Amino acid sequence: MKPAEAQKVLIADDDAVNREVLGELLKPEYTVLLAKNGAQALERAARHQPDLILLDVMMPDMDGYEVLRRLRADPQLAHIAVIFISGLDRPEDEAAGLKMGAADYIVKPFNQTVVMARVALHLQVVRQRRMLERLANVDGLTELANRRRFDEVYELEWQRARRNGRPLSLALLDVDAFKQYNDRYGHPAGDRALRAVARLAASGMRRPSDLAARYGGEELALLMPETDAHEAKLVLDGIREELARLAIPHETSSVAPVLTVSVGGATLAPWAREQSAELFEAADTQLYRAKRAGRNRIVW
Ligand code: GH3
Ligand code: MG
Ligand code: MG
Ligand code: MG
Repeated sequence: MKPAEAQKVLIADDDAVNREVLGELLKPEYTVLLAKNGAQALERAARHQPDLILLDVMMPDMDGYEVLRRLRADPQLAHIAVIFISGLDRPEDEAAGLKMGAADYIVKPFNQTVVMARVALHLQVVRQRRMLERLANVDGLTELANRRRFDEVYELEWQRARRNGRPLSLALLDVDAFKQYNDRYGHPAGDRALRAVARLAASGMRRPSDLAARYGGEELALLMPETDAHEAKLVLDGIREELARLAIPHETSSVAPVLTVSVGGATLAPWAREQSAELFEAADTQLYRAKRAGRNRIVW
C-alpha cells in the first residue's frame, strides 16, 4: 500500500506507451504525475513540486535538455531531482545529461526492475537532503528557523528591499524573567513555554516572506519584508494579545503573574543605508529600552 505521504514522481514523455508503462510501474509506491511534452512538464513541476522527474530527452517542441535547463533556472524548481530516460544510448549522451545536472541517466528500452531501483535510490537521496536542510536551518526545540537560517534570509531580504525600495521591519522578542520561570517551574516547563511563544510568533506571521526565527536562548527575531512600522507593530500587538490570552502562569515574575515578552522593533528604508547590521542594531537598542522601561511592552 502506498503511504499517504508518498513521494511525488513526474513522468514526462511524449510517448503514450512509455508514460503508461512507467506510470503503472511507479503507481503502487509513489504519487505519479504525467506530462506529455516539455511545456506540460514545467507546468506540472511548478504546480505539484514533485520530488523527482523522469524526463524523456527526445520530445518535439521542447526536449528534455531544455526542460532541465529551465528547471535549473527557476529558483522554485531548481532543486528537483531529474533522471533522464532516453533512447540516446551513446556514452557521450549519457555524460552530457549528467553534466547538465541530471541525477541519473537511464537508457531505453529500460528494464523495469532497474528503473524502480534507481527511482527508489534517488528518492532516498532527496529525503536525506531534506533532512540535512532541516538540521541546518530549523531549531529543534521550537521548530522555528534557526539563527543560521535567519542570518541568511536577513541578508537576502536586506538586498531585496534595497533593490525594490521597500521598507524592511525587524522585531526582536525576548521572554521576560525567563530565568525565574525556569527556577520556579523547571527547565522542561520552560521549554514548553518557549515552544508556545514560538508557535504564537510563527502563526502571527502574515506573508510567506515573513520569517520567525529563534535567534538565541529565549529570544526570537521576526523579519517582515515590505512591511512598514505601523503594520509590523500590529503584528506584534497580535502576538502579545495571543500570549496574554494563553495566560501562562508565572508566579515569580517581577513583571506580571503571567508570562510576558518585551519587543524591540525597527523599520528601515535599506536603500538609504549602508550596512545591513543597522536594522538589527536599531531593533536591539529598542529591545534594551523596552526592558529598561519595565518590560512587557513594545518599543519601536
Ligand atoms: P529579562 O527579563 O531581562 O529578559 O530576564 P531573563 O531572565 O529572561 O533573562 P536572562 O538573560 O537573565 O535569562 C535568560 C534565561 O533563559 C536563562 C536561560 O536558562 C533561559 N533559557 C535560554 N534558552 C532556554 C531554553 O531553551 N529552554 C529553557 N527552559 N530555558 C532557556
Ligand atoms: Mg520521446
Ligand atoms: Mg529574557
Ligand atoms: Mg534574552
